[in-house]
Amino acid sequence: MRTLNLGILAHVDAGKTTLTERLLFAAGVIDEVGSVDDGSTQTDSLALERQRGITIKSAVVSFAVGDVTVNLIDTPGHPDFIAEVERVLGVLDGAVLVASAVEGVQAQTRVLMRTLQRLGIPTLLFINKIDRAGADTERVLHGISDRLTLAIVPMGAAYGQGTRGAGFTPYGPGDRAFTAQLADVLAEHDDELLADYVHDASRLSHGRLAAALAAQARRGLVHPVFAGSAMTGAGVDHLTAGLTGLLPAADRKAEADLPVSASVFKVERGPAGEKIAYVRMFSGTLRARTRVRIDSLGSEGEGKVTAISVFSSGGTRDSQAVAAGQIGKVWGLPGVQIGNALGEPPPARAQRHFAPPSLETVVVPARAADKGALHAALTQLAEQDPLINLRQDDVRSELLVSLYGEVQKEVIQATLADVFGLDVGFRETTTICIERPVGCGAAVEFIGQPPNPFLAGIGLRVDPAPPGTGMEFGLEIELGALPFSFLKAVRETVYETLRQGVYGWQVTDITVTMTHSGYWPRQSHAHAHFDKSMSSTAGDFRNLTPLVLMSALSEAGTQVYEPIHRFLVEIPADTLGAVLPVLAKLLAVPLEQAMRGSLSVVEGDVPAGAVHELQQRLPALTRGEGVLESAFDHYQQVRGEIPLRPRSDHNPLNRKDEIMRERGAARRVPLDPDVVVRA
Ligand SMILES: Nc1nc2c(ncn2[C@@H]2O[C@H](COP(=O)(O)OP(=O)(O)OP(=O)(O)O)[C@@H](O)[C@H]2O)c(=O)[nH]1
Ligand SMILES: [Mg+2]
Repeated sequence: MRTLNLGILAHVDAGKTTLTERLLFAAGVIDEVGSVDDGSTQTDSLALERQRGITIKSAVVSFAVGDVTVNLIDTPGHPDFIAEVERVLGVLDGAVLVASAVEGVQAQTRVLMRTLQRLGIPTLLFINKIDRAGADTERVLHGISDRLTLAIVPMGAAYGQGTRGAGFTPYGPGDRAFTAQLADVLAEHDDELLADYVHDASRLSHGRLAAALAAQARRGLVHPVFAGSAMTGAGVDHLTAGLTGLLPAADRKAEADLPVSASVFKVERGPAGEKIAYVRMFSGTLRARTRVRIDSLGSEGEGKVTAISVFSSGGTRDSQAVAAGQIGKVWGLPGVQIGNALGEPPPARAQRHFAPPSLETVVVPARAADKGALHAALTQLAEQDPLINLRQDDVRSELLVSLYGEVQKEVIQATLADVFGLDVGFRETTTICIERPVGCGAAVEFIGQPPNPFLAGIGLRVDPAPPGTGMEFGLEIELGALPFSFLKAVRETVYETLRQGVYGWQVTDITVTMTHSGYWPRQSHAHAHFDKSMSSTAGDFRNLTPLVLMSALSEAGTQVYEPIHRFLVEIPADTLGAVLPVLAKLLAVPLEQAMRGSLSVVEGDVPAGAVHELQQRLPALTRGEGVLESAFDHYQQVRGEIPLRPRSDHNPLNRKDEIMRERGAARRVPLDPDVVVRA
């Protein structure tokens, strides 16, 4: 049996959930096609999803096509829930990217395609909704070539577009234009094919081209394009055949005997509050009632699997084991988190593929007495969505969460009410900026040299790193010069400290190098026992690191960057005069302007913090006809007044003298001639 772990991805409302229903129906798993509009689909199973008619959480369903078990993951398209997409990207063998035949390539379509290509995930495209008025697959194909990729092969043509009778006819061996296009696109990545194409095109039989297409599509080099209607079922059989013929479904029996390696991509709570981990097995076989190593980026634990279920024919069934290639639900690992590895680390670890949330807000319980319950509830939500990054502001004792947008905020509010019975409100949403170092900076505190009251010597240098690289910690001291536990304390504290830079924002795209180190080993005068006043502890390193790092960072200087979205508004042409001044007021910068029939289309950059206001003001300015799309695009340096993070008095340098004094009084540093000082 082969398996294919397949993601369905698209801009919001393109028809992913409806297509999922259709695929399940075509595979004979369900007798009736459910409808998003009636709240009766398999994958939009949360009450909130059914009420709102949008997908909020990724959901897995399984069906068989011939000898292939397809584990399909239906993802949300709304940009506020992009984190759900991010978490599944690492477990996919292939994807179907859906675009609407009416709306065509949209903001999120581009973001998703870019990411799928960067990760080399084999992807088929499906142009959906050919039955809807205004459907035009040719226009969408042009849009795909223009804005997504040239490496596409349309697999057939739509007929009767815009009517209930719309359908899809696949091209065959007799279609010379199709064969010519295949040769054209495939020769790009196949030198032998290219040579024959140039010298003797007659050698390129349709059979050979079809085999080359499958091979290249399975490697993610070209993208076959299908069209149809998830609503009427047109074209869905051809897409289904493409799933098994053009994506890398594999038999992984041989890998089932290797050591266990799996990744956790989703965590949920069962009816009794028990933790359930969704795992994708990369190799080995995980069995019920056995112990497994849990690796969470450096720290390790272990857990005993109590039960397993696997996805099968639309539902799940209990199983004794889950093996290489499969997706399963695993019980019995209370400490497990999203992104953890089970057993050996899998080839590609959970990574950042999309921009982090760019907004934040304070969650306020309606009743002050609910504060503890709110903290517990948000902790559970953060377990399912770590990117909300729940944190407590110690200065004001408030709970903060990070957000992608206002819809996510509403969903958090509704979930707290429905699931936890908690009534909450929010403070105003603010933008999360980032800080990047401008130049190099260095600082050092030697051990035993006043005023350094800590039994630790630390030197750190900071250097700017290219955008997108995040944070890196390197060593210019000899390996072994510092005991590992002290080194670990420094490294962890460096990462922790960089969460709030000079202006209070997360510092990123930075390399921190440890240039000096010194410690006093375990020692005592007369007695052979550990004397804390004379021997370095990890605590000394943890306390000193922020002071040294912030000094280095202040010397380097930092610049603050704010998140910028790429927006597109489509509005009746006669309302352009009313919309442009509002764009200007919101500091949006139009970059392109065009006419599409009676509509004006404006594309440009807008600060992330202004997107919501633009969304709210557009209907009144455009008689309710304006459409806004936006997606994070880049960070831009803030000019003018530098925004300090609200509620932040984080910088330990502001209290340096005080910290040094307090510490010095608490411990008289003995000056011992036998000290070990390494620099
Ligand atoms: N006419 C027509 N309508 C469709 C088709 N596919 C989906 N729809 C409708 O489009 C709307 C959105 O469909 P969904 O399946 O929820 O889209 P989605 O991509 O899952 O949306 P999100 O998960 O919220 O991003 C619903 O009203 C569907 O009934 C289609 O092929 N033709
Ligand atoms: Mg959906």
